[in-house]
Amino acid sequence: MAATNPDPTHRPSEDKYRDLWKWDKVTWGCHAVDCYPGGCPWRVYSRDGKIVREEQAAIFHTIQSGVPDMNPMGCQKGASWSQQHYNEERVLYPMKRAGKRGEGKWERVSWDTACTDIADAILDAVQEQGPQSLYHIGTPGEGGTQQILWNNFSAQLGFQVTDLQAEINDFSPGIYTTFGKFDPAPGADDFFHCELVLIWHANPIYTNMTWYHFIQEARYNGGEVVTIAPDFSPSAVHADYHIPIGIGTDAAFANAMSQVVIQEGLVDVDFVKKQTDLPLLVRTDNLRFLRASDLNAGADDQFYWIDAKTGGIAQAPKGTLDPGPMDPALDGAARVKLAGGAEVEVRPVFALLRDMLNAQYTPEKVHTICGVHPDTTRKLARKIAARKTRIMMGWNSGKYYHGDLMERAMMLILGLTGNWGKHGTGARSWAVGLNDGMFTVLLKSQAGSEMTLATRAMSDAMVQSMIEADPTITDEIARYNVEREMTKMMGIFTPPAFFWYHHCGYREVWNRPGYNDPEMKRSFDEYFREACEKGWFDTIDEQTRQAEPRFLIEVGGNLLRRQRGGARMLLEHLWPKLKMIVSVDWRINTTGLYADYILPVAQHYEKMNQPYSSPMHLHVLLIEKAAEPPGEARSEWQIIQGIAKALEKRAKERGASPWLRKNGQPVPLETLWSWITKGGDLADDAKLIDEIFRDSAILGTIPPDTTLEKMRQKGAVRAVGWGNSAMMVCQQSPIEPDKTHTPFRNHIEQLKPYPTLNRRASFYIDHDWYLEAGEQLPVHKDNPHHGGEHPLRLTSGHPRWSIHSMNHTSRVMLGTHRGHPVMYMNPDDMAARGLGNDDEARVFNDLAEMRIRVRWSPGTQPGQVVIYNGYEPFQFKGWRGPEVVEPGMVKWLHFAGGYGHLQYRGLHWQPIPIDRAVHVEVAKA
Ligand SMILES: Nc1nc2c(c(=O)[nH]1)N[C@H]1C(S)=C(S)[C@@H](COP(=O)(O)OP(=O)(O)OC[C@H]3O[C@@H](n4cnc5c(=O)[nH]c(N)nc54)[C@H](O)[C@@H]3O)O[C@H]1N2
Ligand SMILES: Nc1nc2c(c(=O)[nH]1)N[C@H]1C(S)=C(S)[C@@H](COP(=O)(O)OP(=O)(O)OC[C@H]3O[C@@H](n4cnc5c(=O)[nH]c(N)nc54)[C@H](O)[C@@H]3O)O[C@H]1N2
Ligand SMILES: [Mo]
Repeated sequence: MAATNPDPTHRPSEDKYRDLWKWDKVTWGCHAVDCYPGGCPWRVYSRDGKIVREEQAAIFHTIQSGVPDMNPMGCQKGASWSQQHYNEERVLYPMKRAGKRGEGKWERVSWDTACTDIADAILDAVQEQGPQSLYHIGTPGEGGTQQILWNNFSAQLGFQVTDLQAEINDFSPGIYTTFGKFDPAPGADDFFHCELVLIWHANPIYTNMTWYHFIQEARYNGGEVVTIAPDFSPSAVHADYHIPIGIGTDAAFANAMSQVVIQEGLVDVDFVKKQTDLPLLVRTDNLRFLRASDLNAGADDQFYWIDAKTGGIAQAPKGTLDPGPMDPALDGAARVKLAGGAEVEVRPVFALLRDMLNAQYTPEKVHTICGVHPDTTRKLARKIAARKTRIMMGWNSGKYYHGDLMERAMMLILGLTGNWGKHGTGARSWAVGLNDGMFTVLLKSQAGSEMTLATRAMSDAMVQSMIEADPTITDEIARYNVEREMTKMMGIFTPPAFFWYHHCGYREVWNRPGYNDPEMKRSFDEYFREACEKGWFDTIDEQTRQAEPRFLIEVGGNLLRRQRGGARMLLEHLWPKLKMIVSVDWRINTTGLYADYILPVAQHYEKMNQPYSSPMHLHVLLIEKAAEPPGEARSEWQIIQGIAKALEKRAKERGASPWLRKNGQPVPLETLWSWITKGGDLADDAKLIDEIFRDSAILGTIPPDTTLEKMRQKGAVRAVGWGNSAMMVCQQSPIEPDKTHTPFRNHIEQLKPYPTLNRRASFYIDHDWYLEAGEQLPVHKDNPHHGGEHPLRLTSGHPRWSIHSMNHTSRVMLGTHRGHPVMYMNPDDMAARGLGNDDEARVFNDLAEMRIRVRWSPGTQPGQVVIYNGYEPFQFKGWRGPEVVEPGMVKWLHFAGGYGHLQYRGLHWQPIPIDRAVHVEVAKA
């Protein structure tokens, strides 16, 4: 007789599964990485001191009635993040190189040894070459607030902290040229209000998984979605229309639409007159704006228009966009007598633009450039003019050599049709900084609210005095100036172009005529020298030349992968000069493989932290420490403190004297630890994060009573104000508790001027170099043949399966695709080269060769090959990924300066590396 089961429904195998889901602790989590905008709230479940899993936390409230909410945010990388906490990749102990660089031999050392060695290497470098030989490679905060603090620590030590914007190149140079700021960041939910979304130079279905749904939901609201891309990209799959455009021909296409809008009388005339520089007068003799200085009537930055009411020329107001009683003319011409007596003809920019568009950019002419049928061009242009249109662009265009021209032309079609500053319109780039306290905590000399208020009062006073000195400048412009001064004072950010030029071998590549715009009138070096001589980038060139790099540290970055040119350039030119290379990471990435030291860092659920806070979701979040990190891994903040203490000790033992930081102050070597931790008050991670929340509350970006304790209950709070940071101030819109966010409303609703040379959206740039280049207006230029004369062009995009390189070796993610790097290629191009699906191919050009398997892809345009960015070079033969075939060009015009908004400011205007549409050939391996 069989024994009877006391519970007939009990199945023991189920217990095993039930057991998997048990936990004894729940904490708030998020991934503090640059997947922009990030900020997905998660619940993290732990048991017996180990993290077991995570789950999306749908805690965001409905903001605007009738608009879908943001819940739940998160992607497949986030949902499997905990598996990367305990996998084989984790570095558990400080590791010191034992063999040759890149040989893979490591020795486990104590934290004490590691910190002492690093301190000694820093002191050696300063002794031998000076502080200019110390490099901290700026990275975008893969590690959130914890990581960003390190930039500041290095700056305080007088390091050259390279500007992360140029390191990564998520700049939008054409948005910047137009508006004097690159970073309008509409709320994700504001996409619901769009009547027309143009997915243009972006692939949000891969790269914005957490909020892409709003683009689809806009269709439920009557909107339409159009993708414009050379490939039938994944985002095209769910669009209403796909426009297969020729690679890098977007400026021509945009201009053709502008031509249609003007020719068919669809221009939003009132908008154009108030918001843009199109009514301003240009001298036809030298193509420069007519300036008050030409007439001996005032400043070099006072401009003119024709007042249609009187027919005479008049000064355009600088302190407002309101024309007052005047009616600026968009057409016509006038003759003016210059101070010297000569008479010249002047015409509005609009008239010059219209003539240019009619001569060169009719839909029929552009058809031969970009392959888009004129009917399609006309149809889309009319739609844009009739609807609330937003360009959902990302950071693909800025990675093209002529990306600035493409973006300027894209802004032009928006401008002509009155499409920004209203819900559901405009363009999009990135901005972060709602946790304003993060910046203050760096600036103040002691913990507590008193210093926070004092720091704020100081910057407010600076803003105030600037506005008093020149009442035509806005608070926004003043904030930029203050931030420029403050970051200079703190020594934060050096544009890395000078480092690449002098120390990383790029001078030779950048001077190759065939790789640059063939219309360049002088050699690259001539322009470079002129920029340095004119001081357009201060003394950065001189400082960079002063010393050879000796010490390099990267915290949460993968230089040898990220750098355009990668190992080809850096291992050859930079590495031999460096005496010590330190990688601070939770795993050994390709850069780590070639480093001298790996410092193991706590993973994302193992430290108190804050991720990015972006206007796209308008929330500030908490990341709690759910469990102790395995082995001896530590948070960044604790590692910084270890190095600070070691530096204090070794400096004393060696009798090293303090060196000067960028601001001329000596490094407080004797009291370093106390100095950075505010006398030890903020030494603990939780104390530090609490202080940042409190400061953000005092500064008015989050609700006034916010503390760490309160955040532990809520997980996230919605922002209530923009605070002081220029990237937030530049949104120029109110934050309303019950409305989605759309930037630039103040420019429209209050007619507040823009931070550009002429205080208007600027489609005409009369900088000498721009005139010389024929780029005063947004024109189309063909992509230069960087890489050499080879028939295929290698484009890219960000990968579905990883954030850059950091999830590419996650077992879970590897199981969701072929498990090895692939290149997408058109079947005809494959057949012509005898390549079958999954065959190994050689990809090569003038510079280098790499190997990759080919994926059969009818959606890829003939002549195009696509390798999504981010694979680890160590996933390829010889550890050479696609970055080795990239020349790493910069466009010479980005060295231009001394012109209103065309001047360097941290994270803004500067030379940025190009990697899209590199010329290559492919052959069967
Ligand atoms: N050719 C080409 N190059 C590109 C791009 C391209 O499209 N094409 N894209 C560019 C862009 S847009 C970007 S944003 C950059 C990104 O470039 P990187 O920021 O260098 O990105 P990753 O390669 O992911 O390297 C980040 C490293 O940070 C580590 N990390 C993650 N979390 C933490 C943490 O909490 N603390 C610490 N200390 N480390 C952590 C990860 O393990 C990983 O090794 O790449 C740029 N480079
Ligand atoms: N899953 C995932 N998400 C991410 C990241 C990630 O690594 N993984 N990284 C984050 C970061 S840091 C960034 S910068 C963003 C980047 O993400 P996005 O801003 O979306 O930019 P890309 O992925 O570079 O967009 C590439 C798309 O541009 C199109 N394209 C290529 N050439 C041309 C051209 O000549 N003309 C036009 N019109 N289109 C062209 C192609 O269709 C391609 O799919 O993604 C963020 N999100
Ligand atoms: Mo990026």
